Amino acid sequence: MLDLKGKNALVTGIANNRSIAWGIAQQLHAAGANLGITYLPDERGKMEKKVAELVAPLNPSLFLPCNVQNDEQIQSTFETIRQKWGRIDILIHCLAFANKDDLSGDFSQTSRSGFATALDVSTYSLVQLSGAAKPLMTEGGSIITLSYLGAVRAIPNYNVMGVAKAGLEASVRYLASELGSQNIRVNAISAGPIRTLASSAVGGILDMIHHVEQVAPLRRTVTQIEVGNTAAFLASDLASGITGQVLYVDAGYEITGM
Ligand code: 0WE
Repeated sequence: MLDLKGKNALVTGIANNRSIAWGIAQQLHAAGANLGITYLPDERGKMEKKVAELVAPLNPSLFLPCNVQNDEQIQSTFETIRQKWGRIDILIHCLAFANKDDLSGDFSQTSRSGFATALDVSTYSLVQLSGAAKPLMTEGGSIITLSYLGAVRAIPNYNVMGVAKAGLEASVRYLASELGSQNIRVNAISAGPIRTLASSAVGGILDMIHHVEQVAPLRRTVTQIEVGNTAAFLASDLASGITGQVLYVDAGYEITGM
């Protein structure tokens, strides 16, 4: 049923074994996809080594540096895809960054440069990667990004990232609208809070997780693998009628209120 054999999938955003992108990569691999993995390069090559060791069991046929703030790296990533694969079917966008001091305190004090950084890395990167993938998605495709409830609710301390995710969800709709005629679907998964490298750097994440465990319909949080399974579904032909959507994978938390 869920079959991704013969499909070429580029996965961005793996930093370690807690990354949501890692859960997605594993489930795309389990469904038979051919993987390309990108990582954020650093001067000492530490991230390259770490991510390479992690993803080795998934036998990626491409492993490339891609800092989305660097236009040449994006160009060269998709030039390599063109040469080695000829075509791409699935693009997984799991990238976000805001300065740590913009993820606490007063939102009204966000600096111009902090606002620009958050929206550049977390929002514009989806537009840019989609634009680069478009000419290579010659047999249709599926583009999937990761969002969070802070896009549509004011969640304490999420601040500028909430604005970035609101822009991301709007970008999903505009991209879906543009790319639909090429049979490229664009969707977001809005995941509930999960302990990852990014979220663990945030004060109070454990309290948020504890809260979700108390009040979410399923009385628990979700796992990276559950997000990965949803991504595999959205990437597959089983989801051929779904585009422009934000799908909540959050143990039902989003529907609750009192
Ligand atoms: O989107 C995210 C994480 C976004 C994020 C996290 C960091 C921490 C370290 C972006 N940039 C940075 N920059 C850093 O320097 N989440 C959905 C996880 C998250 O982040 C929060 C949350 C939750 C949940 C920030 C504040 C409040 C809740």
